[in-house]
Amino acid sequence: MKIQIVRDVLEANDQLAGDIRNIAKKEGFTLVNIMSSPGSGKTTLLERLIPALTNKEIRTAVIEGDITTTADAERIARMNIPVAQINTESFGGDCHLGAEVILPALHQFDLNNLDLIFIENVGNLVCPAEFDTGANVNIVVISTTEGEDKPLKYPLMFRVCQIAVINKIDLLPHLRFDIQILEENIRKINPMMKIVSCSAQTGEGFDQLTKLVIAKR
Ligand SMILES: Nc1nc2c(ncn2[C@@H]2O[C@H](COP(=O)(O)OP(=O)(O)OP(=O)(O)O)[C@@H](O)[C@H]2O)c(=O)[nH]1
Ligand SMILES: [Mg+2]
Repeated sequence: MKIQIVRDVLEANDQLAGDIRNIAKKEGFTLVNIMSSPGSGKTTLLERLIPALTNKEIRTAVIEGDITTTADAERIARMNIPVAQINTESFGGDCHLGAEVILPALHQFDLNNLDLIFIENVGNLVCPAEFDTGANVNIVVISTTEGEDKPLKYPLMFRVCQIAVINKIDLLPHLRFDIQILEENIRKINPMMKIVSCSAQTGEGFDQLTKLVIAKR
């Protein structure tokens, strides 16, 4: 009985996710879902990526997901782009964003005038991977302080993503961390993954990341 309920929830989510992809196609925008553990650098990465996209006349908006607070949405709003905040605390403190909350958030935007809409998912390397948000592209951010073994321990996240961003490479001189081993582990789980290394603090690697994101449009 319990298994049946879980299946129903996932089926309902998948249906809505399909509806979202139809809306994206009709309105002509690409939905990009960014996922990671808490603190890997999702918001900092958006703070660098969005101005680079704006410079190329790509119109962006962000859906911010957090259990509580509007801190990240406030950081994004400083870039003068549309932002919608979802706080999951009011409906149980979900550790992920499902398609049912993405759909009403999308309707807050003037979809016709947007090219790329980012979702910053709730910081969590497990639950967000289980729920299709309706995104066209899934990106996982993993930072150099998290250890090389994470793709092996949290494989679903690395299976559902097309791009892996290895962030905080500016810290490499201070860490006992082998970036090559991390890349090998990512490819063990997902041989097709596009991997880009960067530092959202220094900007290193962002030319490549910007190109990758634009190529997914
Ligand atoms: N050294 C270094 N610090 C970084 C980098 N990117 C982000 N940080 C720092 O890491 C911390 C967390 O960054 P956020 O961008 O808030 O991380 P997040 O993934 O959005 O966090 P949640 O939304 O809470 O899950 C902040 O103190 C950032 O300044 C980086 O490339 N290098
Ligand atoms: Mg954040």
